Amino acid sequence: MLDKSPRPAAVTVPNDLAAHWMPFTANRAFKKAPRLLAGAKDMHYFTVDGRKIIDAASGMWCTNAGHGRSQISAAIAKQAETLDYAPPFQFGIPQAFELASRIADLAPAGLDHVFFCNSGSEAADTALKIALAYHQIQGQGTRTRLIGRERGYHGVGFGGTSVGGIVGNRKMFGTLLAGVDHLPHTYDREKQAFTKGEPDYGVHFADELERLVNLHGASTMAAVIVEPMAGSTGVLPAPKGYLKRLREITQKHGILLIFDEVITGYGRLGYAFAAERYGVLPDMITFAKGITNGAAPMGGVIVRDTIHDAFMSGPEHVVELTHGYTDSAHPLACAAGLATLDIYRDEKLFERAAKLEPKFADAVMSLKSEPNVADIRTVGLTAGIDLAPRPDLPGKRGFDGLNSAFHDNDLMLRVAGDTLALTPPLIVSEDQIGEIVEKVAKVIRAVA
Ligand code: PXG
Repeated sequence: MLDKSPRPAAVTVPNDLAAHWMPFTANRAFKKAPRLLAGAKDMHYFTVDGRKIIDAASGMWCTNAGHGRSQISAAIAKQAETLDYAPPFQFGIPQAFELASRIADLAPAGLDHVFFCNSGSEAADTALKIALAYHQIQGQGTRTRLIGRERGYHGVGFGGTSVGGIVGNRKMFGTLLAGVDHLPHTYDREKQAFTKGEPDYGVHFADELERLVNLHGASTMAAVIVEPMAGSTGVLPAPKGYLKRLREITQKHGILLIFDEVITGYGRLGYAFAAERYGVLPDMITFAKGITNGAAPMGGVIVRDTIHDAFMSGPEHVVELTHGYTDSAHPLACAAGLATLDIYRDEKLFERAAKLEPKFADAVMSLKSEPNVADIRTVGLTAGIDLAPRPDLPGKRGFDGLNSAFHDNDLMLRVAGDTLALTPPLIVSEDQIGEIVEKVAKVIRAVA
């Protein structure tokens, strides 16, 4: 018999943190000095002990419209009362069709069909599966090879992990998918340090795709997936001309190009999607996070007409793509998504991000002379600040920075190794940018 009696810790320790194995978290350190959140409004979080923390991370690149937007929570509540759940296979809800149309309207012309899932990881895996299936139905079933990029992040599914390029995320999980290769990352500190926006140096990194084509043969290659701005690895904006060059090479060889816009989608770079900023039309765009302003889990893939239409043949009673999730286009997420897109439109938040970009970049670059700052990169309303690692303890200075920010400076930021990432809600005011930068300076000094 299983022993179901209460665990001693749960009764004797009022604040027992043991049972929850936290994701992507240093669990033991967290549980010794917890960073517990109780509420949020606009630009701020509130901690369980009542402190007000300015959010320079949009939660986790999600809350582009700021926290606690009552329009969104009201839409979710109303939806929950009207229609809590509906099966997304063989049945539909009007809100899913409306949301898909509105997302397609925001995307570049030609990207007109939306497949819903529940996270960025699912979106990446969905896009990779669509690419493989597309080539198969086109009679090009030998095209199975998937190409990612060093330092790329495409979530934690087996597909996304395989094409991902952050070694710490890969090395514990065996051989992953077969037939995957990686482009080099696009960062060269010597040539690019302290660049605002896209670095001048680095278009040639895209030419490495030609090398992979020569190595493997175009007839084996299905798709290339890249983030237009690599976020999780510590904010690496694409070099000038790089994404265009990738598009030229993929097009020349019949390889699909997927932009993972889980972070860059919904205004982060001043446009609905980064594809628009760079004037490049990919075959698929993945999204998540900002689509619901973080208020409900949702992800998806926006797909080119030609790809979608290729599936629409054969007997009409047959499922065209054998893929989907129990919670694809979940009613609560659709309601949140529609309300979120209303706010983005009505408050012109993408344009606001574009307008604030130069001021944000100048403000963050002022941290250049702080101790241990090795590089600063900015693009849109996002910045990465590389701190020199502590000797023999990579990641420790960054981790100390996260704690100093939260516990001592009432600031939330993201940390990737020893890189501090700033990515505030698009509603941030100029004064708040100043406040964030002042607090970051204090954090950098505290961990010097
Ligand atoms: N693609 C990209 C480009 C992402 O940034 C995912 C896929 C996966 O999304 P889900 O919803 O499955 O987590 C992401 C997620 C960070 C950080 O600190 C970034 C992400 C997740 C967690 C932390 O930069 N991005």
